[in-house]
Amino acid sequence: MTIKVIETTPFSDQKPGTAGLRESVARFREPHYLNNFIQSVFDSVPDLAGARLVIGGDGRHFNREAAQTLIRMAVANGVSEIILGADAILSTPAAAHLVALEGAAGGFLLTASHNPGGPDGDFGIKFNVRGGGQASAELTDRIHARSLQIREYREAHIPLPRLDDIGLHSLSEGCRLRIVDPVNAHADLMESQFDFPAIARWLQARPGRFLFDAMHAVTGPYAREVFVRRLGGDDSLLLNASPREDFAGGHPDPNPVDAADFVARFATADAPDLGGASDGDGDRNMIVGPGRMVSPCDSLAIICANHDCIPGLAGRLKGVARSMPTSRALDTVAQALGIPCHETPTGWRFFASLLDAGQIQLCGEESFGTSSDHVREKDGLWAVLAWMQMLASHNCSVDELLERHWQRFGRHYFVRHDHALSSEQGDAVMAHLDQHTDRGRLTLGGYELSADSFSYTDPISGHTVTRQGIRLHTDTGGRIVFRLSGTGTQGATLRIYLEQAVAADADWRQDRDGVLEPLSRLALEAANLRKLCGETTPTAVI
Ligand code: VG1
Ligand code: CO
Repeated sequence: MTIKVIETTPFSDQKPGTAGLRESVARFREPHYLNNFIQSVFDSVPDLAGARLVIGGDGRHFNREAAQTLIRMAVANGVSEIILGADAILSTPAAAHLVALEGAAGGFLLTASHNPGGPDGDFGIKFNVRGGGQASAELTDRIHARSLQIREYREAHIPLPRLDDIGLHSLSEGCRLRIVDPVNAHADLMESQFDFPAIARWLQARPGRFLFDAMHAVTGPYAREVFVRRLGGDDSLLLNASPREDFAGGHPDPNPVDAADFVARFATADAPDLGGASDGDGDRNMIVGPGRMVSPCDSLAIICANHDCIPGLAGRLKGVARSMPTSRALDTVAQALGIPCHETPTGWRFFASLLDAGQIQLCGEESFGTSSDHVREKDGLWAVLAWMQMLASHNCSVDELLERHWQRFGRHYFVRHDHALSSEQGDAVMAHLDQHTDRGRLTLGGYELSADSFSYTDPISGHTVTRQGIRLHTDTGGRIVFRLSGTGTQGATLRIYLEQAVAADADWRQDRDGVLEPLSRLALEAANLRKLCGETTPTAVI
């Protein structure tokens, strides 16, 4: 085997964002671009040498080529065994699970999640550590620092087997490649977390009671194995279940804007009882019931309140967590259960240490991410199964579950408004908002407000991150959060999160947008959006 050491020069834009490095496919195709990043990871995580490594991706355009490059570089960097999902496919939760299951020292996940794919779309890569969790903020900082210094990378010049040839392959004297079925281990994991016979009875009781939309992304085969093969559902419950390299030109993000056609199927009188959808890499979920989409913030709180009917969680919930912009509906339930509720910065990487330390067993984000401690990533299929299990146990509808919840805990009306801006506009808006936090308290638009900039110290590692979003609290249970997205590849996306809490004995049957309208106006004023950006209409309301 020949190992080539190839000279290179650093790229200045390899700082991982909220969930790994994401750039256009064109950028990733530039000579040395992918190699530099991969080598920066190997240089920053020395215990990968002599260890086991997991590789898989969401199947988007460039996935296979990137996997081949990764395999050659892993061999050259002394990895002893590579576990690859067949055809280089693994959903994000399945990859995180394999890392833990196989005792691997880490895994590379090739995904840009819900970003569009195809030759003109985006690609992404992220590194997950031992146990399956995303690299911590400290580690991604080290990888970024290394990427700015890198001068050479290593690559083995060896023939590779076909990537769909399941079985053991020897790559060199010191390294073997194990190609595995990408679906089975994750489906087994799902079966271990839920009461499958009870869900099967619920599913089969009425034809057409459940629909799942895989959005032409990675979850198609996972959903077929679980909902059809193992739970006995009809094949017709699967929509868009054949994965495509470009997600059939769509934007594989399960939300009421990008999956509007799916949500529309629940507007008719004969709508299914439950709908679930997942994103490009299978970690997000959307829950839909007749006539409505369930807010991910409510979904998280409801799973928490009903965790006893989920076998994987029953009797073992010691704590929960939500990302800061996620509504405080979860806090209300945690308080009633007498367990702590942690508030972490946006991004799943901040949950990992709390999960590892056993401080939390359930966590989620407003961005359609929910999961338990069965895996160190969010898990779209898990969340959908959790809803099936709750409906089966309580023998009720989505509406009944929601209304009973609000009746008991009150409601947190919530919406996110995204604004597509230029990078300069994004910076100007955040700089303007910083002035409020300098003052701490202010009066604006008739409201008395407190303002702060969110910082977080990881209780396990002690590592602090600052400037994670700006928060305004009204004295009447309202909250507005502003932050810039860290997953986009062009310009800036300003995210404005609006939340209004109402008590259980108040009116929780109102129209969401009507309730949040005053906060929406206040947010535009606080950000000075008209003056700084001209346009004030959100690009997406989610
Ligand atoms: C977004 C979401 C965040 C999520 C991240 C990755 O980040 O807001 O909650 O963890 O995407 O999700 P940002 O920085 O663009 O707001 V995924 O499904 O891409 O792994
Ligand atoms: Co995703």
